[in-house]
Amino acid sequence: MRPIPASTTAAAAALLFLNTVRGQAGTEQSEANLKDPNQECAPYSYPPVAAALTQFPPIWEPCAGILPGDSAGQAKFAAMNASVPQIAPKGLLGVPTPNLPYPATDPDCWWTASTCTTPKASGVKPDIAAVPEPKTLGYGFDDGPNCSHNAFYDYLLQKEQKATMFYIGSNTLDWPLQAQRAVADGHEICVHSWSHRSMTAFTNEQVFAELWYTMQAIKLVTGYTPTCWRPPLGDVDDRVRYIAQQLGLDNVLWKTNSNDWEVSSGAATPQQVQANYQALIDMANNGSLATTGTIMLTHELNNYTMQTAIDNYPALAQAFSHIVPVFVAMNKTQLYVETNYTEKTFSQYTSSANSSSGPAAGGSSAGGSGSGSSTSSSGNSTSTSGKAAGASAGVALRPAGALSVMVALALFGALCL
Ligand SMILES: *[C@@H]1O[C@H](CO)[C@@H](O)[C@H](O)[C@H]1NC(C)=O
Ligand SMILES: *[C@@H]1O[C@H](CO)[C@@H](O)[C@H](O)[C@H]1NC(C)=O
Ligand SMILES: *[C@@H]1O[C@H](CO)[C@@H](O)[C@H](O)[C@H]1NC(C)=O
Ligand SMILES: *[C@@H]1O[C@H](CO)[C@@H](O)[C@H](O)[C@H]1NC(C)=O
Ligand SMILES: *[C@@H]1O[C@H](CO)[C@@H](O)[C@H](O)[C@H]1NC(C)=O
Ligand SMILES: *[C@@H]1O[C@H](CO)[C@@H](O)[C@H](O)[C@H]1NC(C)=O
Ligand SMILES: *[C@@H]1O[C@H](CO)[C@@H](O)[C@H](O)[C@H]1NC(C)=O
Ligand SMILES: CC(=O)N[C@H]1CO[C@H](CO)[C@@H](O)[C@@H]1O
Ligand SMILES: [Zn+2]
Repeated sequence: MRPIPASTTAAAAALLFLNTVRGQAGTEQSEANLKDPNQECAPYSYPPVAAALTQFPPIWEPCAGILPGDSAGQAKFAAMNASVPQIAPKGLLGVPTPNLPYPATDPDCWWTASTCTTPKASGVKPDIAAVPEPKTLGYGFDDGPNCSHNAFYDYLLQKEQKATMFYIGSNTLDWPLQAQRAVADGHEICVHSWSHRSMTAFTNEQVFAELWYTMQAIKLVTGYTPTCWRPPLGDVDDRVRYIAQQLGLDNVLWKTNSNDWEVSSGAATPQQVQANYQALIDMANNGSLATTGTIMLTHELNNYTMQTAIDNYPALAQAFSHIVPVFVAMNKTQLYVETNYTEKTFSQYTSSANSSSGPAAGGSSAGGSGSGSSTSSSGNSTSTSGKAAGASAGVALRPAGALSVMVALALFGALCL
């Protein structure tokens, strides 16, 4: 993970400034209809986010702690801190300590050291690293919402395929209408931290803040509060697991890694990534998954990772008996804290997914704040409007000025992912 240059803050501030003076927000639907990635990624201002920014930490900065005026956050944290497992942070403000001495006995169930997923501290729930159903792929993507995700989400919609999207809080506030699209399309949304740093390298309070503010961000823009998360880089131990659990978040890891995210840095080649996808397909075909399913780490990070997911989808769909969102495979019907959304069970999803009778969506129409949608969703309700029909909502597109794009690139270029 690359360090974040100090210029990130300035770039983020500049982006926010531009947001307020340049772009106008459309709607979830108008954003979803854009086909040109440059237009998709032109910054815009979304009033509910603009009005709430003081209630959030600086976008893309590691969370230094709970904000002074956040009495709800302070109370929630105060109620749990005394019972958090006594494990020292493994670094400072999200940056791991290099060559940290750590016992081979793995006392903390530190995934980064050992890929441990069965906690050693008492009262801590095990990770979800695989789905239980045979020959079933728990399908999910990290690091979104990516502003340029329309081609990928269009493809999933066309295949009537839902997935679990692990959203970064900072991306969610940068691209709120893109986050709303996940709900509109019937995907599951989970938390992927605020700033995408190493979670074990935060203090208890900072771990709490990285999760808490991402939950609040997703609630603000979609109307729903997630009950699941995935640690960036898989970096979790029993201390971090416990804090997430106290926030009501189930921890999702993976069994196999596509390494798709490493191609942009040169740490992996496309050939290696394809071999990883092929190994997954082989496992489905050669009996390795006869009694259990699996989860592979894949990303909504950039054009390459999303296109590679598309290119491999037909072979995956052929090899696996079922490809389902993670919490469909877990039969977790109450996916969000709010009770007006019901996810499908495994049997409901697999008996209706991609049927000829229309969208299999369990998801509601967008519940984004300010959108006025009041349609409650149920696992077997029929979606009211196929997104593919895509009637324009008649909203002015925001300008895709070269300046906005440059500032956006400066910001994204500074990210560590
Ligand atoms: C939380 O607990 C840790 C030790 O378990 C302690 O170091 C820290 O000061 C506590 N934080 C707050 C805000 O009380
Ligand atoms: C199935 O394929 C996987 C991935 O290539 C391989 O690791 C595993 O050994 C194979 N198992 C069998 C039983 O052939
Ligand atoms: C989204 O994907 C585009 C490429 O399609 C990439 O240039 C951009 O950096 C990504 N943005 C984020 C926030 O990951
Ligand atoms: C990736 O970029 C190519 C070329 O611009 C485009 O045709 C394709 O649709 C993009 N794929 C995704 C998943 O965005
Ligand atoms: C989900 O429900 C199915 C029956 O529809 C059952 O076979 C499966 O064991 C359940 N899975 C979990 C994780 O509870
Ligand atoms: C679901 O309920 C929450 C409040 O609990 C509300 O904010 C949201 O708009 C509702 N969403 C839908 C789609 O009804
Ligand atoms: C549809 O939902 C209703 C109420 O939520 C439930 O009673 C019924 O069994 C569901 N039907 C199917 C086919 O899942
Ligand atoms: C996996 C699969 O069978 N996908 C199909 C879902 O339905 C659409 C048409 O509605 C097909 O194009 C996909 O191939
Ligand atoms: Zn990630």
